[in-house]
Amino acid sequence: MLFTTAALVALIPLAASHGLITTPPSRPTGPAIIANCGAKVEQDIRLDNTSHVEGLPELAAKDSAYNAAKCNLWLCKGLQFADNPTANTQTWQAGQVVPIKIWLRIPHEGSANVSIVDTKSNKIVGDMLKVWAKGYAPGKKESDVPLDQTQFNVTVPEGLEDKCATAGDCVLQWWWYGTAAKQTYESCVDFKIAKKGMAEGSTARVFKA
Ligand SMILES: [Cu+2]
Repeated sequence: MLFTTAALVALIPLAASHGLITTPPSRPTGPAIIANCGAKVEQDIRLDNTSHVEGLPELAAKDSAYNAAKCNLWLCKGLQFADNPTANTQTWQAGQVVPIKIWLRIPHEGSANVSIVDTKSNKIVGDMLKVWAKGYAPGKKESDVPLDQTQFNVTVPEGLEDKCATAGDCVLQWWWYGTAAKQTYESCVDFKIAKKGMAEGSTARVFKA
C-alpha cells in the first residue's frame, strides 16, 4: 500500500474543496444521509462539506446502504431534509427578498444558478431565481470571484403557497458547474412558504371594501 489511511484522508480536503451556501444555513450531514446514501458518501461530505458531486456515485456504488432513490445524489448532493435541524428551515412569503451568501472556497469558472426545486418530482419550479450562464467563479482563489457572485439577493416567487407549504417539499438549491474542472457543486436551503396575512391573523384586510 502506497498511502496510509491517514495520508489519504488528509488529501481529501485539498483535492475536493469548493463551495456551499452559508446564509441561510444549508443542509448538513447526519444520520439520514448515512441511512440513505451510505457511510462513505457521508464521510466524504463531512470531511469537506464544499466538495463536488462527481466521485460520490462511485463511493455510493460500493456501499450496500446506498438507496439511489432516497439518497438522490444529484439533488443537494444527497444531503437529506431529515438531517437539517428544524431551526434551519426558513419561512418565507412571496415577494420576500432573501439575502444569500456563498462560501466559494476554490473557484472553477463555469455556469451557476439558484433555483427552487420540487423535491418529489426533482424538477425546477418556475424560472430560476439567479442565472450565470457563463463566467461564474473565475480565477484561482476565493478573492478572485466577483462579490456579486457570492453575496446576492433572490426574491421569493409568487404561486408557491401550496406546492412549498410544507418544509422538505421544496428546496432552494445553489448549483454550480466548473466547465474545465468538470465538477458540480450543490447546496440546499430548506424553507416553507407562508401565505400572506396568515402570520398576523388579519383576515379583515382581505375583505376590506
Ligand atoms: Cu476542483
